[in-house]
Amino acid sequence: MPTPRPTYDLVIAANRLPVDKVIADDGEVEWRRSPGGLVTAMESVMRSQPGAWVGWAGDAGEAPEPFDEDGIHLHPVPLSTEEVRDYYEGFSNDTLWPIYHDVIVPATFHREWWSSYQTVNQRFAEAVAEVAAEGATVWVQDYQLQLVPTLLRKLRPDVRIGWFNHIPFPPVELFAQLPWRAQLLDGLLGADFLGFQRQADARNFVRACRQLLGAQTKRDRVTVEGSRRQVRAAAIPISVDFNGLEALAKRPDVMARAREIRASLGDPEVLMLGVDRLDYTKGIRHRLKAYEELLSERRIGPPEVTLVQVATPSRERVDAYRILRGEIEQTVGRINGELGKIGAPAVHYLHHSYPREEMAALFQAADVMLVTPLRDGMNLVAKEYVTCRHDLGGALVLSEFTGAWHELHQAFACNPHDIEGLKQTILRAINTPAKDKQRIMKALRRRVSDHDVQRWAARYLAALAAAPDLPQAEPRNPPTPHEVETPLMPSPSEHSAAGAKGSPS
Ligand code: ADQ
Repeated sequence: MPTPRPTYDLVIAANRLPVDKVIADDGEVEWRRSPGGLVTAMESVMRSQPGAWVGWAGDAGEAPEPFDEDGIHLHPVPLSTEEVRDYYEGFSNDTLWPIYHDVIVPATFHREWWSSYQTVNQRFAEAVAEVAAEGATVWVQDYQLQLVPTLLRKLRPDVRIGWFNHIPFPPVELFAQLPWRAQLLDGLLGADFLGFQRQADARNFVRACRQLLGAQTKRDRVTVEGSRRQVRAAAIPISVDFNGLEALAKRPDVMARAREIRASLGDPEVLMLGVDRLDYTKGIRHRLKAYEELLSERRIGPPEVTLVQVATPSRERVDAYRILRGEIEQTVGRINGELGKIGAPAVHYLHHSYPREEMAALFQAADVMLVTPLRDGMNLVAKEYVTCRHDLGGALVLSEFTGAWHELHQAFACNPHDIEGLKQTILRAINTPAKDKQRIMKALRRRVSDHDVQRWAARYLAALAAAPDLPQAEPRNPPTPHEVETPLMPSPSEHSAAGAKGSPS
């Protein structure tokens, strides 16, 4: 008889495992921990209880055997080449992603993609069922796995199931376009607790259940049809590892590198920075347009002012991303051709991924950080920037359409669609006296340090354990004004969701 596999009290299910495969010079396969915030958060949680992580290892074809890495049991789920195309690049990134981000580009609907999404979600649910101990806590991540909660509940009614959406949840008017909208909502309602970045996202979900499924809803709860089970939906905004990243940014070599970056750019008076995955949601084109106009109107110009735009390669097999890359590169070429000077280009454009140290140095070098998404679930870059500014220098220009803005409302807020307004905001961020900017930076840093990623994970798991009730623990700080949002005109029979009456979210 084969020995039974070990099981775990905490199981994370995410599209990707938190490791990347590296082939050493001698051909040996090694796994390197990817340094995302989610992994850091999970490390803090898994220190007190043994945990497993179920996810795809990143290569199409057969999956490696399960293995342990730094105290986490990693359980790879295989995806075939067709599944990478249909479930991941297709349904996740070309159907759901546009719908969940305000249809900035049109969504594509293909029945084969949906079919693949169902198959892969079933496979994830089965893998989780295999590694979860009796009564385990299962935390499912993100939009790629929205069917897992219900599929898993069918296999394992004993486990407690949570799901967290890293991206926005769209208003019902957009969500309703999805031909499989009811199945997606039903899939999520298998969870005990659904976590979102903003209260508006949680409200959108509850409203979609009411309007599209005819479900009974009351404030932040949805009653599942045919049972008396209630599902709670609330906002628990994600954050960064404040202490870890701040310590990195304080390292002498990182601080020296920041000075070196500035020197190699000719020590400009104002260094502006953009750091994004090359994604149409990030508003890179709008940012470049505002910058180009400021240059051509001679309100700013190189060498005194310069812009570094780091755009990480992303989803390059999806058409919309290929088109965007071409547009951005053409715009950068035009700006430099028309408005740059010999030895002083107006834009330094870098299409690479960088190590954490280099990112921390870039953040420290930048006088103005431009975070201008058209829609973004949170935007961790904004929080990373303020975390790295232990010198209280710098200014954050932040789009109102990010989750981060709902917490970092002291930042220089902008509407990236309003190019004239964005230009004014950039000038204000440059020209505000240093003392005032320090005061602002201090407030932003206090918010991020009080609400770091470890606290996010602890709050999420407390909410999941208590759901559908509210957890006992109170937040250390009262919510900011933006957190206590008023519902959007509920009719007398409707109730708003997700703590509109001041829940601890
Ligand atoms: P993303 O859309 O990927 O995440 P974001 O939150 O900004 O967006 O995170 C990007 C991460 O990649 C940051 O940690 C950043 O430092 C890093 N990064 C970017 N460019 C890099 C480069 N060139 N080299 C190295 N690192 C780079 C999704 C949602 C967001 C949500 C997060 C977390 O879209 O809204 O904030 O998940 O929930």
